[in-house]
Amino acid sequence: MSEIKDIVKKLEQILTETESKREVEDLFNSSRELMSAYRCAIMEIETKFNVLNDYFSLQHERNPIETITSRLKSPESIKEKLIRRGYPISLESIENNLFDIAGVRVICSFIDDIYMLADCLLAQDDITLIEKKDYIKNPKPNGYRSLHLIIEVPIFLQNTKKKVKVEVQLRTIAMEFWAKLEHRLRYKKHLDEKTINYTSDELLECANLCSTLDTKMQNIRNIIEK
Ligand code: 0O2
Repeated sequence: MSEIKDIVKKLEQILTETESKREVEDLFNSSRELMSAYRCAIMEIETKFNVLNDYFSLQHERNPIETITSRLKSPESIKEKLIRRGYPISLESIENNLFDIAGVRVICSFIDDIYMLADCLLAQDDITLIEKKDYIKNPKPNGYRSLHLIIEVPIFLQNTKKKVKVEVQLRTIAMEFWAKLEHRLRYKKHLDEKTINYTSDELLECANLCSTLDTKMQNIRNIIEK
């Protein structure tokens, strides 16, 4: 009897999960226009960074950017964040409350390049800075380092102009190396306390090693360029 109850409960849970997933997918299908706006904003920002990279390559014979990647937040991730933050699940809510639907990640060669590129981007008169989180000067307790900018960029459509928010993450190759592996290993995973304690210390040590590497590389460049 209790087994049947368990099965019914499980089925109810699966149905609820499937329904809420469908709810978000439906929302997404009816939000093609909004998602297209985010994609266009990503293209605008990528272009701005590519232009800067090209300029520095011509004028100063160096490329401050190693790679640029971008992503649109997945429906599951959008739903999870809305629920976690207690926001309603609607298009309006997504637009007003979540600022990282469109994400651009810029991997730089040196720490100085991160701040130089951020300054160049923010100096452009069509860019508005909404929020800045400097996890390089103030790393997260786990060792995570990156410069996060939430910016607004206009995109021009047939007869209208729309301002769209984009999250830009700027980090060095070493910061990216750490973040990529840490993400794969344990970011947002539910691990037991013992494993968390041990791996946290180890990962923090790795983050500090990466930071030392960045500082050393920066110093070498400063000496060479003097
Ligand atoms: P993805 O797949 O990279 O998009 P949030 O965590 O989003 O609820 P908040 O305040 O909106 O909180 O964002 P925050 O802390 O400024 O930065 C969130 C993003 O930064 C994450 O996006 C990661 O990309 C990156 N990030 C932040 N902290 C860590 C960390 O400790 N380790 C790693 N590897 N990445 C981190 P998403 O949406 O979680 O993931």
